[in-house]
Amino acid sequence: MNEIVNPVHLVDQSFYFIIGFSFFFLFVITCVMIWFVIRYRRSRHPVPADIRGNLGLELVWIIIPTIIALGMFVSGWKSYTGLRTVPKGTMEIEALAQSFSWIFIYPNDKESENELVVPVNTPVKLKMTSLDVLHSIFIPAFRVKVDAVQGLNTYAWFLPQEEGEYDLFCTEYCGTGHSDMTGTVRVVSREEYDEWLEEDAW
Ligand SMILES: [Cu+2]
Repeated sequence: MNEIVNPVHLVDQSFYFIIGFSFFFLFVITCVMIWFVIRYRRSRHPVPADIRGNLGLELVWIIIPTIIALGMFVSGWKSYTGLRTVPKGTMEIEALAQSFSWIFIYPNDKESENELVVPVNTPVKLKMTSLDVLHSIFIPAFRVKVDAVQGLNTYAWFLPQEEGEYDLFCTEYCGTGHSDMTGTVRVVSREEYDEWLEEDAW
């Protein structure tokens, strides 16, 4: 399964790329601003220069930001398509949102509530819908956040690469019980998953 690119890395790359440039320019622009305030203050520089037309400078401030903005777009686009393109051989689990819990239905019709159990190193696709109002599933560890809407089939996929327990939230205000609409993604070994799946299967 290692040939599948985990969208987590793509999303993180994009995030660090954008925040890296943001901090870089925050620092550079602040330094230049402070330097200009001191260097060109009225007492030292009473008559301002009126500079018009500087083709070289204009080209620089058009071309460089354009390249940076396009770079941000490309990295964001890659992470988005990574999150939306489900790889082959993905395991499908139904995820039903209702006020105020998550129901998961596995391939053998076993159901679980507020606990999603998946095998490690297997891509999982959640086929989602809502039984009532608008909800949204959010699994921060897998960078997944997709709305669940009644009458609409939406999906999310992720690749859990480490066993453990991860938080799952409803992230669309759906009523008084919204804050209780949390759960856990339990990533277990393939053997443990198969065993769990057979336990009181419906
Ligand atoms: Cu909800």
